[in-house]
Amino acid sequence: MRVFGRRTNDEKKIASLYRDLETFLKSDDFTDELRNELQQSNPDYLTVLEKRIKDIEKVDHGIVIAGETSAGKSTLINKILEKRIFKGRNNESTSTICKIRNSAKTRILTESMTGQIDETDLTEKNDVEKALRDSLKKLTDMTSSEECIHFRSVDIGFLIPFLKDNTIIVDTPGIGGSGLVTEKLMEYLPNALSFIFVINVASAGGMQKDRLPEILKSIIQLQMRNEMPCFECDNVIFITNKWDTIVTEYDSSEEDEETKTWKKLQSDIKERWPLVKEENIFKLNLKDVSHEQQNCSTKEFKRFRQVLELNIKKAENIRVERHLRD
Ligand SMILES: Nc1nc2c(ncn2[C@@H]2O[C@H](COP(=O)(O)OP(=O)(O)OP(=O)(O)O)[C@@H](O)[C@H]2O)c(=O)[nH]1
Ligand SMILES: [Mg+2]
Repeated sequence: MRVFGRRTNDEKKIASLYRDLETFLKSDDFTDELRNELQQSNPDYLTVLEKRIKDIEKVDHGIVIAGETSAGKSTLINKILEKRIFKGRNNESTSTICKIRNSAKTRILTESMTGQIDETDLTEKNDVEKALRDSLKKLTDMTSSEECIHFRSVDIGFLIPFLKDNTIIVDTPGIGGSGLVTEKLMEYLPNALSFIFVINVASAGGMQKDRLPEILKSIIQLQMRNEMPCFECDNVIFITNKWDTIVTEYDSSEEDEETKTWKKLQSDIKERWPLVKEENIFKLNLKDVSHEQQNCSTKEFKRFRQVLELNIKKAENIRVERHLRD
């Protein structure tokens, strides 16, 4: 996959150190005797080194938003950016991976399945938000265009001061959508530094379907194979959304539906992602988040925003720190 960010100087230095080490380990200067000794203390040292190289060469520091179709992922990104760049739809809508990054220029780059790159420059447009929304509708919304499914990724750049250099927010197609879009998400997984799962509580309590646990399992497997060495499991965030759709019938003798669902959801999440921090499970209605109006959802969203900014700060240097530490 082509990437449009840049690696930092420190990342480049580490990558070149690894390359030098690899050349030495493969050279005749590294005798069989030394080779055997190293193999004993560090089994498969060349494979481990190759995985390290592959990891430091990843340019994206991706904060990946994932979840079932229609859970509210694109809505969440609109709220984070305080811009309505994605149109909300009830049907499976996002068709491709959308990377959103800070850039002085307002532009959209698309990469087709065959690797062709195209750029749309929107910098001169008067209403940038509308220009982005209209272009993205054509490019990523599968309810409006047949073509969009053929993109491998869409890279969106505009002024987002809180996003640092290579840290990007990644909108993903819904899990449980058509086969091809799930494949795109799985292919991107190893690039993720942190995850935000959006769960639709109306969809049979949110965690009943097998898809989300499937992704969580894939992350664990990638980690075990050492393909995501910089991923921090306890930074994973869960946003439970659409509480407004849960109907509560008041009956003093029983717990109401909302409380029951909340308890069940918390325990389901903990069961599938045991490292989750309780304070990283958020409960809100994304559609009610507003800057003009104070309500529970807005309050909860502000709390989420603080955790997110902390994660972004951590993501900035995490690859360099991890590679130098271990
Ligand atoms: N009732 C209710 N609807 C919401 C809420 N948040 C978002 N929605 C609606 O849910 C629908 C789907 O939202 P999206 O943000 O497009 O969902 P998505 O996860 O990006 O969906 P895909 O891209 O298809 O995977 C839209 O019509 C939103 O307006 C909420 O808190 N309550
Ligand atoms: Mg979407």
